[in-house]
Amino acid sequence: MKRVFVIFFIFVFAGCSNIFQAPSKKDSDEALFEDAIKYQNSGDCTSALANFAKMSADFLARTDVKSSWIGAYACDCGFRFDTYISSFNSGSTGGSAILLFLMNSWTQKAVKPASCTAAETKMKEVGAAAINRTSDQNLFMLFLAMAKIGVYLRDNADRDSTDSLGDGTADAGFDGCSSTSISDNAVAEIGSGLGQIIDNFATITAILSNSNDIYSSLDALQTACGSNCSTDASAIKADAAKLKVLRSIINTNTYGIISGVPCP
Ligand SMILES: [Ca+2]
Repeated sequence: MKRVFVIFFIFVFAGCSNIFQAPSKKDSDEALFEDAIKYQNSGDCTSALANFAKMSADFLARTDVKSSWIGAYACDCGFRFDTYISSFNSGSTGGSAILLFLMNSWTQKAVKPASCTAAETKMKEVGAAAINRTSDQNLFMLFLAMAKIGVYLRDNADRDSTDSLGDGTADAGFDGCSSTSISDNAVAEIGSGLGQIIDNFATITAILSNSNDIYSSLDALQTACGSNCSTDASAIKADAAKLKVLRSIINTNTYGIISGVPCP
């Protein structure tokens, strides 16, 4: 039996023309996965995602595969965990309001906000809330949430300079209260990012509580947002009162990105 198997193996993989020939190895789930990791490691996140899109549902349900898939979406958004986390090394916002600090991590960087949302959605499939996930997964989710907030802000509020990748301050005419400046969807994504921060606050306390004003700013912001922030972006988007609170937070300089006034 073993000998028969060996002969069959050689026959199939020797490239013989045969009606029983196995699919090309490069199209197998394993091969697609291997190449997706290579693409991602080389910074080609779009090609990595294209490979994940070709994998079978059963294969994508594997924990290790799903983890890498989440990483590919985060990568496509612009998020690299190891480099992003270095933004927090100083432990300080440098005097900026917390949302401006989060936005400024993305100045002059290409971003794809929807891919940050997709990464978060996939991580919620792993565990809907912090209590359902491992500490490592929550650490990733926490920094992904902070990245998502910054990415949505930068993509909507700071697009000037010759390459449209921003200059670190909100563009002239930006109005956090106006859906022309920033859509309800983007505001809801920022609110759900804050909701993730609140849900992961035990992780924040564990890793950032010694780091002073970033921690204290996030702690004050979670109080200011209260029940208006949740991990459910759809619920925020459907609630005008929640959107108004979030727009006011964005529009004022206690936590937000400009010295505007609360929304009427
Ligand atoms: Ca600007």
